[in-house]
Amino acid sequence: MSALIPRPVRELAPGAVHVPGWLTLDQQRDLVAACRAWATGPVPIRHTRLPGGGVMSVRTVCVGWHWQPYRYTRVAGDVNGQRVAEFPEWMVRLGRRALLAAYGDAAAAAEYTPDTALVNFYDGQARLGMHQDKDERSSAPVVSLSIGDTCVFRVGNTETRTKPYTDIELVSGDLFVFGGPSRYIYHGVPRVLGGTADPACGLSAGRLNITMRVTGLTDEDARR
Ligand SMILES: O=C(O)CCC(=O)C(=O)O
Repeated sequence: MSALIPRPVRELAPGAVHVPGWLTLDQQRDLVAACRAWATGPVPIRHTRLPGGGVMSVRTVCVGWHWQPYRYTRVAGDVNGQRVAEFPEWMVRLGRRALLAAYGDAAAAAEYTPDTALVNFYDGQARLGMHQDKDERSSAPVVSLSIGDTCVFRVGNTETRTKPYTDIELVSGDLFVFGGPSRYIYHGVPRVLGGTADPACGLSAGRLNITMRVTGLTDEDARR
């Protein structure tokens, strides 16, 4: 994607907003450093195993709550039995700023309190099939940040994982928020465009995606 082609903020569907170039290179590097640390533990990054026996091609590490198909826990029983890293306060503030940038609603942004993040790393041929984010008990928006290689991001509809959908490119530093009527859109990553990352973002190869969410879960749920 040429830096000369302007990429305006775009609402693809009500509540689904793409904000190109939202993160500065410094912010991207800081996020990459944080993700590298989370990737080493306490629960290391892994290819998630699906109940049907398949293995996801992306590698994922979680913060705040651990996601495994199809629920959240504090302890990563499917990895090493350790409790996941705490969700840092600075990520809550980042999530709020992201919501404000996408929706321009200061009151909604101030209330937004994400408590989990899924950090996905795409290398080689990694892909993510069309799915809905629906394991959260809260319908608060999902904030998605992209760093590294550009990808094709498929923005679908709320009814079916097939057409109609729109393919857009998510470039390093881009923000995508989906909430409101688009909270449960099917979405996926059919392709990563290898070799497109600017090493100044902190990643010389591959793509990092961070999605912040509100689980709506409590410590009581964690004990169940
Ligand atoms: O990598 C992306 O841009 C999307 C990630 C995603 O859909 C997810 O983690 O559920």
